[in-house]
Amino acid sequence: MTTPTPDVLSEAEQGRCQEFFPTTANSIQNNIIHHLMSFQGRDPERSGASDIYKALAFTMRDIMVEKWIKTQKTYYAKEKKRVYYLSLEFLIGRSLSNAIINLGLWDEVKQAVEGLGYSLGEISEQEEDAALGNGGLGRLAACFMDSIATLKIPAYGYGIRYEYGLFNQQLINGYQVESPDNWLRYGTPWEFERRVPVFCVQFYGKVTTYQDEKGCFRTKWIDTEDVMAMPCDMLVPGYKNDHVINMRFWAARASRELDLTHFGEGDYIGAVQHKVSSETISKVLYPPDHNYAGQELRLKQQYFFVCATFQDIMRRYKKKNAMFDDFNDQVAVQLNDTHPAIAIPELMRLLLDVEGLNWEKAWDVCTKTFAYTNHTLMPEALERWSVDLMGKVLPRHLQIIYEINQRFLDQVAQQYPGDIDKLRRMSIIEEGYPKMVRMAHLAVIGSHSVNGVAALHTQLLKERTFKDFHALYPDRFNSKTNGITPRRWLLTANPELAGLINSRIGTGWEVDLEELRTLEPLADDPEFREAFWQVKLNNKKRLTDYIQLTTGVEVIPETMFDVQVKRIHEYKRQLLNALHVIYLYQKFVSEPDLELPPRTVIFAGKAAPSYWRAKLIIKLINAIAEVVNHDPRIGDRLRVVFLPNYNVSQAELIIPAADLSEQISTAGTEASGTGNMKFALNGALTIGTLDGANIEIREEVGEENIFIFGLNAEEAAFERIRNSRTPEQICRDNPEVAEVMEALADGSFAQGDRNLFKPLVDSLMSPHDQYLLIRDFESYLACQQRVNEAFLDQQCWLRMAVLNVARMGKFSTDRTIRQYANEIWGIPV
Ligand code: B1H
Ligand code: IMP
Repeated sequence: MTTPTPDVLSEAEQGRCQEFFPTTANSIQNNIIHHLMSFQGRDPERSGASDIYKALAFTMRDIMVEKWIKTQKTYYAKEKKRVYYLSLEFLIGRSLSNAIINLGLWDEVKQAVEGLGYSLGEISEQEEDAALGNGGLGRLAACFMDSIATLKIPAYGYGIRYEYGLFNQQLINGYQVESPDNWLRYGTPWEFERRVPVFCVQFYGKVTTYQDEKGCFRTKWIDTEDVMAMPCDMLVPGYKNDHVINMRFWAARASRELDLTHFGEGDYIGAVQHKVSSETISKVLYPPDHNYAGQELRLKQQYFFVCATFQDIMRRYKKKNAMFDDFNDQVAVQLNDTHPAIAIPELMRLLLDVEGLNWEKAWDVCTKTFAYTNHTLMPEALERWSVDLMGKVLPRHLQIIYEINQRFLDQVAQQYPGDIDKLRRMSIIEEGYPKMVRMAHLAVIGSHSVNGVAALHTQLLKERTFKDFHALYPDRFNSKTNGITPRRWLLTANPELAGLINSRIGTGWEVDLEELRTLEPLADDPEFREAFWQVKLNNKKRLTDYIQLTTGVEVIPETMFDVQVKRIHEYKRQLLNALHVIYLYQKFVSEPDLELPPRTVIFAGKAAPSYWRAKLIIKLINAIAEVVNHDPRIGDRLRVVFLPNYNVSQAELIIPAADLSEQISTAGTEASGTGNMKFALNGALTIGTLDGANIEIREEVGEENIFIFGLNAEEAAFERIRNSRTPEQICRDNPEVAEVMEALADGSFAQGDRNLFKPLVDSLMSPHDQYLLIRDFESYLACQQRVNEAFLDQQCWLRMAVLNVARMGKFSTDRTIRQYANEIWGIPV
């Protein structure tokens, strides 16, 4: 046990922490100029927006670092239990505006920057997104950091400093073309590259046993290839609370700058090669989302990250503790999906081979330390590593995994005697050719908590994916519905709406989103509705300009902005939305007098580079846009836009401008979704299925304020088997559906080429389409008709939109993180 120390900083420490960084407009301006000259060597009179951006970012970092040091010292003084959030992805986006807002310096900085002849918007635009993630999972990690800092939880985010983030997407002839995201080209002002502590990470080699001085047999991992891990820290400020935490990203460096053995033999190229191959490990983020890569480099990334992180955790732990019995009283580790799950055998290795604990004690500490969050039900996304690869890259870990498995299966066999099939199903090792290590089973077995990310998702985990495990460990499973940080997704992204809200109910919602409830009565206040509408229109005008600039398409701000932005994936059903666009197009042509509100249908999102079907969907949307946007019969009634290169900063522009949010995944496929929450919080109405967090959004906003359609998860599962209505039958029964399919098949959107979109037509018409698009299409059309009617009644629409904003309190990551802290991490907040 450790001896408690007083709960306060010593006077001397407080003295040393005196604030000496700028907090007035004047001093901020001086600091910018100081940075411009001293660190960038620029003449302030001749520097441009990008120079000012950098100098301002450094100025903000100066302020944060002081608060960070104080924060860290308090952890030590109070001997706090720490949380480590391990994630292969952090989709951060830009940091400047968010930092200024969280530091509470918006007005001061604005004045300082304007004094230098620039607008703050122009300066913020200079920043490149940090896209160290693929989509929802990575963005969730970033939102969590904001809430953790705001709630003053002693925690760290750990990740990889990818030199290349998620690829950039261009559209060429309607096709996605990828290019590398060289986001560090000009460096980033936000990171602290640290020369200490640097850790050695081992790969390959072999395992031997030896007798220690007490005569005990111990295991050693030898003849390894080594790579160094160097930490790069990024600071995360809490919202106006002086608390600053850090994310630590590991960069791979060669173990010997120039390999001397090679050099001695005159092999200069060999020496350089060693450096290059070591540093490859943190070179690039893997872009296939919902599909495990199975590649050696990815496994090496995962272990590199985990190994360095645990050396850092141990280093910090050992400053105050000599024994490991109480490790889990000081350390909680949350695994963001199975991507860092190799941490479980790694901690076992450290406790057994390095610290000399026995298996039982080590395993007890280990399971009490780890908690695992599952983010997907899609079988193709569940990670499995081939046993051969694991044995080659991490031989000691494979041994430990086998031992964990043996002990676990013994326990299962005892509980369910004779049930061989259960043993086969639950084993960490999948017996097949080749044999595979199931990382999700390892994560469930090695953790004290397993959580899903929405109520339905958790229910399906218990009933389907982890059914056997749930029967064995019912108490281990729990649900933590995702959230979003209101600081970025309302305060920063939609300052006008935030301002309007503040003018009526004050600013309490910024840290207690439930306070938005007090807006409810204003849904019936005509004056408020009018102001609300005006804010939305202004946001739509901003987006209109951006669309014109990036795509050349002219759209009309007063039309309904119908938006679907997210990764392109069959299960998310962008294709269903595209079919509706074709339907509308045909309606507008065949019945020109029909009273339908004009729509601007906006898509954005990236497809994994190897996912050709998703890429064909992008091509189709662009092909439809090409036809629709140039058909004079349509006039201004319908526009289709695909915005290239969707990323966090584009989301911040698009979401506040949306009227309708498309959340239309096949029920039972989207674990939670978080885009759905961002739209509703910004006053868009949702059209969606009963999937993921949509269900909870409906519960909160009320079913009269959301547009729900389609099969539910149970019906969808049943329908896949029963197949009561095949696409062919549906087309026979419903001429409107048939007509849409006909246009897709006959080359109307491919200059007569019937082959181009044939793979999409075939999958849609297949009686085995697992995403049930045509099965849900009629219901979707009917629902879109209800949307049309609601939009035509502007006052009714505005009322619903205001109520959506007012009832989104549940979906703050502040609530989510409180639940993780109280119910999983053992840190009461
Ligand atoms: C989510 C992923 C994911 N679930 C594999 N799973 C990856 C899987 O690189 N890979 O191998 C990357 C990402 N991402 C998303 O997580 C869910 O689809 C969303 O529904 C959910 O909202 C989000 C956050 O929980
Ligand atoms: P780390 O926890 O060792 O990674 O250090 C992070 C920061 O915490 C350091 O830069 C110090 O500001 C502070 N810190 C580290 N060790 C101690 C300690 O033993 N007592 C008080 N503060 C510490």
